[in-house]
Amino acid sequence: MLLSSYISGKGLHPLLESTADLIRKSRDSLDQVALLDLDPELRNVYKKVDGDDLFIFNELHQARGFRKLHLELARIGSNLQILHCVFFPDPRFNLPIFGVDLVSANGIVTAAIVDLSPVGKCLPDPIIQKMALIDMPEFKSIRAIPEWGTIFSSNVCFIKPESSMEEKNFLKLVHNYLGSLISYSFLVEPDSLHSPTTIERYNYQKTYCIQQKRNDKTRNVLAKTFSPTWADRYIDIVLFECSPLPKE
Ligand code: BLA
Repeated sequence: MLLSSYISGKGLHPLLESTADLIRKSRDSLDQVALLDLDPELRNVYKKVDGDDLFIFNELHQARGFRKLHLELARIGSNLQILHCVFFPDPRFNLPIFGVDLVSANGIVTAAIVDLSPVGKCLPDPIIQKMALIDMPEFKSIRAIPEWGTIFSSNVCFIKPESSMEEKNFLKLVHNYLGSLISYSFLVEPDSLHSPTTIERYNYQKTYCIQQKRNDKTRNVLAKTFSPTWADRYIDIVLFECSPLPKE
C-alpha cells in the first residue's frame, strides 16, 4: 500500500478514518495552529517486513492553549492498525488532556478509548458541566482500565465496539468530548509560566506521560516490529515527551 493512500485514509479501518478526519477538523478550528518540528526519521517511519508495508505517520501541531496536538496513524505488525491521538494542553491554561487510542487487529477494533483527563485534582467545572450533558451511549463490551490508568477521569470510555452502530456511537462520543474541550479552550485565559497552578498542571502532565509509558502493549508492539531501543526512544520523544517548562 502506498504511504500517500494510507495518509489520505484509504485502507484504514472506517472508524480510524472517520476519527482521524474528526480530529483534523477539530484541530484546524483552533487559533494559532502551527506545525511542530520533529526529526524526519521519527515523523514518518517505514519498514518492509515479510512483504508487509509497515509504517507510522505523525502529524504534530501546536495551537493557542495547546503545547502539542499529536495525531498518529500506524500500521504496525502485519494486521495491526492504530490511531493514537493526544492533545497536550499548554500548562499555563487550565485545560484537560484529550486522548484517544484505537487499535484494530485483522479489521476488528479491539480497543477504543477516549478521555478528557484531569491536570489537577479534578476537571475544570465548566468541563464537568458540559460532560454531564453528554449522552453516554450503551456499549456491550466495556473493557477494564489497566492498573496504570489512574490518570484517566471518571468519564473515560474504554470499549470494544460490537457493531457499526457502536462504532458510530463511539465516534459521536469523541466528537462530544473534543467539542467540549475546544469550545471551552477559547474562553480560558493563561496563567503566568511560573505560577503555582501552571507548575501543578505541568506536574500532572508529567505523571500522565509516566503512567502511559507503563503500557507494555504499546512498547511490545513497537519493540517487536522495530527494536526495544527504538521503541523506548520513540515513546520518549514522540508519544509521551514532557520537556521541562521553559525558564522564561
Ligand atoms: C491498548 N495499545 C493497546 C494495545 C495495543 C496498543 C497493541 C492492545 C490492544 C488491545 O488490548 O485490544 C498499541 N497504541 C499502541 C501503539 C501506539 C498506541 C503501538 O497508541 C502508538 C504507536 N494508549 C495511548 C493513549 C491512550 C491509550 C493516548 O496511547 C488513552 C487515551 C490507552 N491503549 C490504551 C489502553 C490500552 C491500550 C488503556 C489497554 C491496555 C491493557 O488492556 O492493558
